[in-house]
Order: sequence, then C-alpha cells, then structure tokens
Amino acid sequence: MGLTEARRDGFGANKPHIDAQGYCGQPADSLIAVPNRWNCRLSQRPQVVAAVSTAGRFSGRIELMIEHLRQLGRELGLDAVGIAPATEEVRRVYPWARSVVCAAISYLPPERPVSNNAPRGWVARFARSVDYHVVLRAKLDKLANVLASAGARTEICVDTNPLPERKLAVLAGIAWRGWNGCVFVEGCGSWVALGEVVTDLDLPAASVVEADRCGDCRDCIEACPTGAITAPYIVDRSRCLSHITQAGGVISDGMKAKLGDRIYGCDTCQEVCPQNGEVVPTTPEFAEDVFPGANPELMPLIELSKAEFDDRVRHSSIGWIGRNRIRRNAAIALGNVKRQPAPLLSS
Ligand code: B12
Ligand code: SF4
Ligand code: SF4
Repeated sequence: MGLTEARRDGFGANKPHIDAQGYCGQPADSLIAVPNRWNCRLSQRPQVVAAVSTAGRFSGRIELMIEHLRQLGRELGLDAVGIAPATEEVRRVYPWARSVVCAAISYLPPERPVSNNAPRGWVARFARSVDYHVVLRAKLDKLANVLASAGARTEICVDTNPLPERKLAVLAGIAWRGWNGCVFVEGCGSWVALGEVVTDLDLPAASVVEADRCGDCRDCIEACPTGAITAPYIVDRSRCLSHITQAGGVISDGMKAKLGDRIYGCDTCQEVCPQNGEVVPTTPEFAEDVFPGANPELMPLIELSKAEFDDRVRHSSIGWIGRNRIRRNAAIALGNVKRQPAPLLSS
C-alpha cells in the first residue's frame, strides 16, 4: 500500500455478525483460531489508516511495517487500526513517545431474552462479556511485537487514565466524534473499546476523518436521564449514571430514581443514537455473557456472600468496583424495579 494516499479500508456492510445463537453469518476470506463454534470467518479488513509518508530514512521499512500491522490487525479481529502522532498528553506520560498505534474493537454482545419474571438489573454492553481490557491487550501485544522486532520501544495502553483515547482514535483517522461524547467507527457504531501501542518510532500519521455527523439530531442530549450531556461532546461526569454506578459513596435520592435498573454503566445515549441503528455484534470473544451477565437477578446479587463474590464476580468486568458497590446498586435497582424503598443491606 502506498503511503502517499490516506487509505481507509472500511468494511461497514461486509462485517460478519453474531446473532443470539452465536452464529456468525458472513462469508469471508480468512479464519483465525477461535473456539470451534466461533470459527466464523473474520474477513473484514480493519480500517488501517496510514497516510502521507514522511519519506525518511526508514520509509521503505515503515511502509512494510504498517502494512504488516494492518494485516495482523485484520487477522486478530480488530475493527480498525490507525496511527496518531504522540500528542502533548501522551508525551507527558511517555516523554520518549513519537507515535501511537490506535486500535478499536467492537464489544457489542448479542441480545438475549430473559426467561423469568424475577426482579432483574441491567449491565451496560461493554461489561457483559469477558473483560475487553484483557481481549484488546492480548491483540495489542501482538502489534507491539511487530514494532519491537524493529527495535522500537513500546507501551500498551487500554483505558489508561491520562491518555485521551478518544481524541487519539480521531487523530488516527479511525473514528469520529458524536455529541454524546463517544467515538464512532465505521461499521461498529460507538460500541467500540479503544486501545493503543505507544511507540518511539516516527510513523506517518493519518488524515483525520473528524466530521460532524450529528447534523440536526439531538437524540442523545434529550434522552440522557440526568441531562449530563451539557453541550455537544461534553459529558458532565458527576451527573453521568455510568460514573454514578462505578463510583463509591452514597447516592442521592434524586439520582437513585434516575438509575432505574442499572447496576453497572449506562448506554442510553448510545441506544438512542441513529448512527448505531444498523450495527450488529461481530467479535467472537464478546459473544458469551460472563457472570453476572446482561440482566442479573437482583436478590441473589444482594445476598452474595464475600466468598461467593470473590469466586464469581471479582474477576468479571464489573468486579473491580467491589462487592459493596454492586450490592448498593442492586439494592437501589430492586427498589426502583419493585417501586418500593431499596432494602437495607447487612454487611
Ligand atoms: C473517565 C472515563 C469515563 C467517565 C467520564 C467520561 C467523560 N465523558 O468525561 C465515565 C465513568 C462517566 C465514563 C463513561 C463511559 N465511558 Co468512559 N472512559 C473514561 C476514561 C478512563 C477517561 C476519559 C476522560 O478522561 N474523559 C474526560 C473527557 C473530558 O475527555 P474525553 O471524553 O476523552 O473527550 C474530550 C477530549 O479528549 C476532547 N476530544 C475528544 N475527541 C477529540 C478529537 C479531537 C480531534 C480533539 C482535538 C479533541 C477531542 O474533547 C472531549 C471533551 O472535552 C476513558 C479512557 C481514556 N483514557 O480515554 C474511558 C472511555 C472514554 N470510556 C469508554 C466507554 C465505553 C464509556 C461508556 C460508554 C461506558 C458505559 N456504557 O457506561 C460511558 C459513556 C459515557 C459518555 N457518554 O461519554 C470508552 C470510549 C468508547 C467510545 N466509543 O467512545 C473509553 C475510551 C475506554 C476504552 N478504552 O475503550 N467514562
Ligand atoms: S451514559 Fe447515560 S447518564 Fe451518561 S451521558 Fe450517556 S445517557 Fe447520560
Ligand atoms: S444521538 Fe444524534 S446527536 Fe447524539 S451522537 Fe447520535 S447522531 Fe449525534
């Protein structure tokens, strides 16, 4: 691939999909090693954006390397890979950094109907399956090996606090921003997790695809239960229910009512988004729910002993917030679902 042209190998309409039965239904041109029932073909090319060449000493090798990263990203099941310059924020943390290889992966799980009428809570989609940090890090590790084999220094980041991951994804040309604050990737909508390999290699950065695709829509702003989207792209963390489910402390009565049945995260501003309308699950690793799943029964969660918590929840995507917060959220959800005061918790 020539580096003189910015290139986006989008695969929107051709993406494979996984339905509730775990069928991944599209023909494709490459297989990766996944458990048998997921031997679906992951044909779709991640959008690798390698743009205008710096035509430096290593340009020949760098071109090959970027092509290799692109190929590997596709084989690993990443949905987009692109290159951003190491911004000021990145260099504050890693002063040696020159470039950032940014990747996105769809975490969208299949929807499954629930089978009984017991009071249930709700978990956001990014936390229903196996922990995306683990899945993405393992894939980024392989991209990092490519860079390291060329003698580069690397650091893998997934959800690393001081890095502006959304901004980097936009600068890498793999994503654009929505007014709900989330970034969108072609074919995946905003149901993507982001990760990076920071490197000291000077890689050619991408053409930014930033575009306002929201137009006249204000659906997310209007749908947010707490008015947390205070202006386009700006989310007031203190009012965001995602934050409130994850943070410790006492939740005010006003916010308790707004939480509804949420016990971890909030997807409302993404669910209502027309840009997410046609998107389907595509990543085999996220096809199965992990305990407590999408709609856990609330009473068993509230009654979890410490030993049961350690055994069943601690290592799930939501376990890091600890037993007390999960039980607090479940108790509030139970009160909201049954329209009665939240039960008092014993320790
Ligand atoms: C703290 C945090 C939160 C906090 C605060 C979020 C917030 N908006 O402030 C809380 C707990 C509320 C939260 C919620 C969610 N989060 Co969060 N969160 C983070 C974290 C760790 C840091 C983000 C941060 O500091 N935000 C502060 C604000 C000011 O920064 P920002 O959102 O990045 O965007 C600002 C700037 O970067 C800049 N900017 C953004 N893009 C661009 C592009 C250009 C070109 C420029 C110049 C500037 C620019 O403008 C923005 C506004 O000032 C990141 C991981 C990371 N290191 O980035 C994940 C991350 C942003 N979260 C993520 C996810 C999945 C979520 C939730 C969807 C989870 C859920 N279902 O409950 C919600 C979405 C809520 C929402 N509408 O934003 C994903 C984003 C996926 C996506 N498609 O966008 C990330 C990247 C984690 C990951 N590695 O995948 N999150
Ligand atoms: S995640 Fe929920 S509370 Fe937070 S901004 Fe979106 S809709 Fe509002
Ligand atoms: S709901 Fe509308 S305004 Fe909000 S991010 Fe989606 S398209 Fe943009």
